[in-house]
Amino acid sequence: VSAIAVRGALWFRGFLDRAAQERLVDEIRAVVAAAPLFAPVTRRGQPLSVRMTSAGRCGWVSDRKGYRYEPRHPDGMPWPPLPPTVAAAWEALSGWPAPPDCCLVNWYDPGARMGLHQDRDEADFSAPVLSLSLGDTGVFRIGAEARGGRTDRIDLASGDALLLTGPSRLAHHGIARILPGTSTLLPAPGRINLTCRVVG
Ligand code: MD5
Ligand code: FE
Repeated sequence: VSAIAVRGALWFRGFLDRAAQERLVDEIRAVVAAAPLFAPVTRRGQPLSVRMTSAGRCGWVSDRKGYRYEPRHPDGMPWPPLPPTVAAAWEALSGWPAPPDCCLVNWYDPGARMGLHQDRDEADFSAPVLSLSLGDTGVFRIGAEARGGRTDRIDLASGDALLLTGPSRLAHHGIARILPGTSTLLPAPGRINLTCRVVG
């Protein structure tokens, strides 16, 4: 597979073929059946527009106590195991000698977005982050490690993988909007993003 480099991030367009995408959707259905999507809120109680759950040893949560990784879902159950298609994609692309300990599942309704931010809740920034997209295209923006400044646009389509490695690992990034009607993979408009991280 060949990659396009954008600000040091490696973009693998169409990394998952349609059969692999369908298999991964089934695996995500099992994750969500065991650990339901929840609506995270900020410390001030403002809901995020994205709904989330996780797989793996730990999961990312945000509530009135703040945001952090936790070994259990907010409802108390442990997170389900990492789906096999996710583990295989990590082995193929990450170059990291150990599996990820968190696979965050983000569900975007057509109106959902994610503001520009950095991912810095993990212990070791030398470990890459791998993002897999399913369903409708998300308009991803990636900038510099420093706040402010210009951002570049990457339209993340169903089946695309994005590896955040090296200097891109601490880049500011976000999802500006979803482009409904751009994929036939899911039964309803919306987007799934899976983010694999080594939390430590
Ligand atoms: C998404 N999710 O499409 C993105 C994919 C998140 C989040 O941003 O925090 O859940 S992960 C993209 C990412 C991760 C780590 C670093 C960088 C991008 N980056 O430096 O560009 O739902
Ligand atoms: Fe992020």
